[in-house]
Amino acid sequence: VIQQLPILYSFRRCPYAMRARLALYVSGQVCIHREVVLRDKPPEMLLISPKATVPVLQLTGADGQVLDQSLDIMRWALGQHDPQHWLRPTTGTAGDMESLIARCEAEFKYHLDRYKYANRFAGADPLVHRTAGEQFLDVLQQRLSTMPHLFGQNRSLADVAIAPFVRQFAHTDLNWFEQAPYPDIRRWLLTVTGSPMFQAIMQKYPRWQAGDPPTRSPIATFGPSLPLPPAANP
Ligand SMILES: N[C@@H](CCC(=O)N[C@@H](CS)C(=O)NCC(=O)O)C(=O)O
Repeated sequence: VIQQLPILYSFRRCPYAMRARLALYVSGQVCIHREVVLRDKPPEMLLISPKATVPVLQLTGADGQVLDQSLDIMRWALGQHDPQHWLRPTTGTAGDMESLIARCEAEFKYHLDRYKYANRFAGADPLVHRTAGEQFLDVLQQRLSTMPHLFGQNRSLADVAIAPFVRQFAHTDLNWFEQAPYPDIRRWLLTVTGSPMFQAIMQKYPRWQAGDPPTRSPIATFGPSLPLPPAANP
């Protein structure tokens, strides 16, 4: 019954919401999707999450627990079902993934905002911040020159948590990005953004308002689970 599904408040182009939707999708977790307009958020969302950022996931159950950090939503979904073993990288550890994701959140996101939206930050020079952001890209390029995904042979939590931000960085000036010294990042980014899964989670929804009939999030149409990878390297 649709009322028994978790409710996701989301905004299509938000990179945090994208990664949450990707994890929900791959885990096979269908939600009731409520598309939010950031300038005019629905009171129903603000009531359960006064910090007022998307994504927000309200779980079912008596307590209706609320997850309002995208990484918590990813970990919750994959904790339920992780058919592609995103939580179990084939190279490195879960802790290594967390560190790289944390660096994306802190350092890379800081420079991304000041590169992409320099006019919103007094005195920010976009090119200075593009160059600073490239320190993180260098790390990604280095890793991806030796393996197909950031943590080995298979896609992992880190790939999906980071790719939406690299996509934003790339799209800020696509001509620059296409000729920048990141051939393996371009290849890797396409494996995420060119995938059927990404197309599915980027489907458009009209803005949600109270009283609208419930809309379901997309249902994953994958084949069988990946074979279990070997245990992570010591
Ligand atoms: N730490 C949060 C950050 C989420 C976030 O900042 N989302 C942005 C949109 S990309 C937002 O909702 N900003 C509030 C606003 O623009 O009003 C998470 O990981 O979920």
